[in-house]
Amino acid sequence: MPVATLLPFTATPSRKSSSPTSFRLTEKFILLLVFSAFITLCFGAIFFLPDSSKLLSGVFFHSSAVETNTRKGTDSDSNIAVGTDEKILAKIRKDHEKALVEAKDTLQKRPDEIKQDIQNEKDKVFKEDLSKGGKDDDNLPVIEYVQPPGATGHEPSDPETKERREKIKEMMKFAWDSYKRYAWGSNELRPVSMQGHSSNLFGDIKGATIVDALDTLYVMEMYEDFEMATEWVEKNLDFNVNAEVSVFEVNIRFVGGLLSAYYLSGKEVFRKKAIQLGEKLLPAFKTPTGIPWALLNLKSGIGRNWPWASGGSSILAEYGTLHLEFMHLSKLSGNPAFAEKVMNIRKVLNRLDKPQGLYPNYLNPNSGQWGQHHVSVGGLGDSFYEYLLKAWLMSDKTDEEGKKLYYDALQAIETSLMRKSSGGLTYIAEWKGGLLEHKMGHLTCFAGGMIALGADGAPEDKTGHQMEQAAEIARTCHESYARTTLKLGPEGFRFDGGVEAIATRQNEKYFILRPEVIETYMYMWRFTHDPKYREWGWEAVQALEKHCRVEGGYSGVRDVYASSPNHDDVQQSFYLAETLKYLFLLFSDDDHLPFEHWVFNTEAHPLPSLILTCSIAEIQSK
Ligand code: DMJ
Repeated sequence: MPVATLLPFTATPSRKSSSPTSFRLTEKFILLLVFSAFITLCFGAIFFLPDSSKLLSGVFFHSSAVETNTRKGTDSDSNIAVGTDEKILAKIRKDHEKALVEAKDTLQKRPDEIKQDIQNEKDKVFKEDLSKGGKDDDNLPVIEYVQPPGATGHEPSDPETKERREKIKEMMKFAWDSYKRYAWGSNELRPVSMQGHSSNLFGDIKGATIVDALDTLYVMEMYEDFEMATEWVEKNLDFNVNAEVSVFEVNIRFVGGLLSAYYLSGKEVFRKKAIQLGEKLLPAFKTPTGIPWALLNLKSGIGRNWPWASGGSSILAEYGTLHLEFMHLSKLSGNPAFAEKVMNIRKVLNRLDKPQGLYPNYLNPNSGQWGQHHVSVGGLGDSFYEYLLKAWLMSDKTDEEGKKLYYDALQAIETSLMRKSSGGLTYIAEWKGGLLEHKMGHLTCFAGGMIALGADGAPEDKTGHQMEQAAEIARTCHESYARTTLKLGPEGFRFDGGVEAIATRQNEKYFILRPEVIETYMYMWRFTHDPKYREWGWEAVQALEKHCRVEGGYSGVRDVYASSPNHDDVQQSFYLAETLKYLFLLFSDDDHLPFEHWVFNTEAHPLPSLILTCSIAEIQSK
């Protein structure tokens, strides 16, 4: 049938107004009247139908009960069906009213309240997800422990390497036995006066050396000592102290040490203690921006910053070196708060302008603004950069933001801070308000290892270039040792006033058993297998034995340019955690704590790669 015949009232384009089929004005008027009467009838039907909300309910609150019931309706049970229908309709009406009340409530809430509700819901899901395996007596999720690959090692086949590795173990044994004998339970050992030593960095928390050394004992297979240390942790490690601690130091040494001990041994006590301590640290984040305080009273939860820090600022290397440990704490506790706190730090940093792409060392936690424009890859800045890279590596390379932040920061460091001396030594200078200070710290020497570790993922074919930079920094740092009398590196060395890689100020000439140079040798050895790195490491061992080993342990020295050592009488806990562990790994095969599976925190505590239950993006969105 032609379409035109179905549309008698419609004028087709082919029709002219004068044609015989066209309507007169009166006909048109009548047709219009009929048509409007029809429309009115239709509207009337809609308005006068009984309880239209029931129809809507059927669409928006689709219920299988309704379907079941309507299918059941027969004449014989019509009475029952009517009763059931009423119940269902009542339920639908109730649900509908509830949904309307909820929607009204939500509309009355402030945006931050709505955000908080969403966050609570997400936290609930996160926790439910983690506790699928159930909860233990401490209300922690039950986690099936599986030892990550490479937790234990084996003897190297090359006799000289094997012998050197054994020597490092003997050094560890001496350092540990001395601590046991003279300072058991104290934070550190005074090896000359042969007694305990406590730094105020740890408040009244005790046993820094025990916790810092746990994983080294395990890695060196000193299992009896590991058991003894475990027992001490079980019985004596107590965080219920009314004292102020450094959030950063307690995190990297205690939380990091406990986490590593857990991942290496699977002993639950370490997981529990790490989480307990992590919870104690959370009040440090109660600042207007969420940038944590440097110091925290563990009992009162009151925090503050170092009095010397520019305008009450928090320190980049301190608040920026919590990420790895806190991500693990969320994973092991089922509490997303830890991860959220450190992700928020990134958010705050992302909002700020960076002078020449650099991150100043000082940030005010109240205003969220930079303090003094002082930039350093050494003290006050160092491990912030390290943790950007390691956050990406530890996340199984899913934390793309961490990756980008790291490589962008490294580019800015290369452009604005990295320089070559006239004698050809590459160094990383410091930056103060736009002016370069041609000084490098012993602490900055870790950067050789960091750059080597990140070189593989470097964008724009820069892998080779970054490996060269790493090798050059390793060489410079080796020079800083080689140019001293004691063959140990000074705390700071300069490239001005006619010197290169030499300390010129008396207060920069000391050596406190720091690990950074040896750390870089270890990374460079693993990536290049150039024997010089093992040789350089061995030179350091000889110098340590000759000048730092005393009757009661190992001590730092006050002047590395003096003809004989003047001891400072402190055996730092990081000597056992880092210096001796990195030396041991330098003389071990690469499959012991392999980089594919382990990431070292800034205190050399190995943490396994972390497969997160929820994505980094999810945590960030909170
Ligand atoms: C260690 O506690 C850590 O490596 C930290 O990041 C900086 N320095 C000391 C050791 O020198």
